[in-house]
Amino acid sequence: MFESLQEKLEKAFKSLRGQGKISEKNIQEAIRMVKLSLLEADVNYKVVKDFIEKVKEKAIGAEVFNSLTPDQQFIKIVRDELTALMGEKHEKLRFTQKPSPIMLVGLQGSGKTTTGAKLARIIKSEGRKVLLVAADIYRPAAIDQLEILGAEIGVTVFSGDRRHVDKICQEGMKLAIGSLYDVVIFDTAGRLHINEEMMREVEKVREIVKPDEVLMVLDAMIGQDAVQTAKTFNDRLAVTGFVLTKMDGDARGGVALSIRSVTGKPIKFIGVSEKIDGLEAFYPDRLSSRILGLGDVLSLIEKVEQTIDEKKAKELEKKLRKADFTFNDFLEQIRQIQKMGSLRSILEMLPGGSKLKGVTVDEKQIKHVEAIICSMTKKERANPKLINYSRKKRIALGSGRPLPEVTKLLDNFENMKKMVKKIGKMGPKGLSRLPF
Ligand SMILES: Nc1nc2c(ncn2[C@@H]2O[C@H](COP(=O)(O)OP(=O)(O)OP(=O)(O)O)[C@@H](O)[C@H]2O)c(=O)[nH]1
Ligand SMILES: [Mg+2]
Repeated sequence: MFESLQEKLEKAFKSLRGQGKISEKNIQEAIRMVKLSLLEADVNYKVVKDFIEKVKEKAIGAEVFNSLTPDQQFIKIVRDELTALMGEKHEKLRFTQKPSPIMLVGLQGSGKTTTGAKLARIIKSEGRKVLLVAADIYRPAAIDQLEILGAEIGVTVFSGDRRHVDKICQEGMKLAIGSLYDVVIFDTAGRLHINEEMMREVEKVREIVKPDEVLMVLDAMIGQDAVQTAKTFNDRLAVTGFVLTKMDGDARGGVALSIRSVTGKPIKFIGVSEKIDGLEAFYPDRLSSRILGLGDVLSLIEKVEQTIDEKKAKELEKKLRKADFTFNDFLEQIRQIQKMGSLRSILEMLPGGSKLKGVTVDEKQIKHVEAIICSMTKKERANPKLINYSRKKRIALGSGRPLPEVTKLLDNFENMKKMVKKIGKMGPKGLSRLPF
């Protein structure tokens, strides 16, 4: 997705690599490169201009995080602004009535019918009873297309007399009310270009069904024209959100990045394949990370910064070096790791982390270790040598873990301490070789 934009932005970030810190002078070239990349990705000119102003302001006045290098810091600023540009958070569908009508509108071939079926599949999987209404009577195969898709996902498709849009919509609503559907999705007809006839028809459907959502389906590959079309639709129909389709193609990114600023309305879903399961909820932060192609390395940095108390970390380091590391410290360490979220999710955030499929992190085991340590007295934690056989039995009972597991933890801990001693002699570098 957006490979070319990604490549160009990466070059901009690289230009800052190796710099001591961000300065007004060295940031200029990077900013210029970001600007060019966005323009080349077909982002609306005015949107780029505002964006660049904000990035400049933030980069120059940036508070310096010691733990981030200038290029990382700049990436963070660009990513935050990209996310803001696309609306910060995911906007869910609103269901305010039962049945809740959703209307799909848009130009011919944008993906309305396909999206209708994909959306029905998602809504059904959430446990809602959903009906599809085929309100496109012009293209002969349109109704059949929806019926085939409906059959594939086990969703009823209503097409009434197949001739009168108003009647199909009225009867579709009646059926939905009578048969206690939760959601009704109306697939409307597109036109090659915006024209009065289409607008009037869609407005009429809107009056009849009083939708909770008017979703405009937009082909992301079309570029700036799509943004203009979106604006016209929104001015006329007050759409509630957008679905960007064909994001799996070689779309340059311009539509995704411009639409929110230009229309003020959110992207709610993106189409990522032709297949029936190729629709995803749209998350601005995830897309900006994807555009930057960084795994989620930045969120990892942020997460670490938020949770690891630096002072504590320093103390721990000192202790490790002196090798008077106790079970109390160990427990502290485990808890810090848990605060950071599941180990698995942390691994996944590292670049290439998604490739770690075969690796399983046994979080249960960590819980067990925690339970065993918690069953020790303070004295025992500080001085594990005190733990004789009868104490071990007590700890096993208290933690609900088998005795051999307690013995194993104690042995491992002793071994680790020995290793720490050795590494301690190697200086700070050795620390990175610790197994936790
Ligand atoms: N690759 C890809 N293809 C898509 C996506 N969404 C839709 N398509 C394809 O785009 C083409 C048009 O999709 P339709 O759903 O028929 O579009 P429509 O808006 O209903 O078209 P009209 O009814 O003619 O106005 C089909 O070949 C779809 O398979 C997507 O997210 N990715
Ligand atoms: Mg269609």
